[in-house]
Amino acid sequence: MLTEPVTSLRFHRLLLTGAAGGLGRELRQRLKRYCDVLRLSDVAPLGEAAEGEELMSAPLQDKAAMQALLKDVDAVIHLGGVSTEQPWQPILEANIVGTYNLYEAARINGVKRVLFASSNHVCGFYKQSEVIGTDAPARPDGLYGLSKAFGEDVARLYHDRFGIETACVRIGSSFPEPRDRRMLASWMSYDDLERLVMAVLTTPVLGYSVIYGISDNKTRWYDNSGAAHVGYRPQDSSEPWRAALEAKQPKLDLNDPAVIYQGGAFVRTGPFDNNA
Ligand code: 15L
Repeated sequence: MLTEPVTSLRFHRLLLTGAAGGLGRELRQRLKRYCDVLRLSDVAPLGEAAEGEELMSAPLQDKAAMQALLKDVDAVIHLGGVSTEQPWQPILEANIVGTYNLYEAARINGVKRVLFASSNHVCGFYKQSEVIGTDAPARPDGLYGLSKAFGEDVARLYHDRFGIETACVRIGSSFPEPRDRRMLASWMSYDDLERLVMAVLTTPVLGYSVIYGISDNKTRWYDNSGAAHVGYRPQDSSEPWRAALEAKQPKLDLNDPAVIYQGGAFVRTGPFDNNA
């Protein structure tokens, strides 16, 4: 459900990659209110273009397609790529090669601002007993988190070398509602997601920033004070779901890595890529 627009500022053309995914579909509805043209891309079907929408299919690993995709856009919300733990090859193509292609395309087309959908899994091996800041060094919990850490470094390089501003948003768990005990800390509502995206797009000076994508949860492992300049003020909280989630939570096994570490089940040990 859409709330009131969070800003009266408007753009001419915004690009949303990964527009067919869970968060992409949600932002597709919401971002239209802030631009004349919303360009949407994905390799998965996007349906029909509504008024004010442009649909483009651009595989992230296709350099030429990416350069065409970023032509004449004011800013990019880059959700595209692999968003869960998967074997190395798809992660390599979409998240490693793809993120490099995205930033090269931004440089060539003179695009100056990017929201890079990073992930809490960049830092999944910090403990749930810790609160980490926006300057916390990466401690990826798998190949997916590792690829997002790479993306954050690409963003930093393109900021330092070419002046492209990026917010690396280490998204927690953005779903309609928190699903388990872990999400009491990591959850971000869709309304707060919209607030965060618009804060990133409209703050006067973004620079290179890292910010955690979470709501104003009572239990928290992330401290966003280092990104106060972004102006993100979450207004939702996981607290209304606490009692129900705790009631159905099985007894915690304090030796389970998924209970010890912030990345939850993503940290479970084992070989990657099904290579024993
Ligand atoms: C992520 O990065 C995933 O994209 C999402 O599907 C969730 O699993 C989320 O992390 C999470 O940690 O809950």
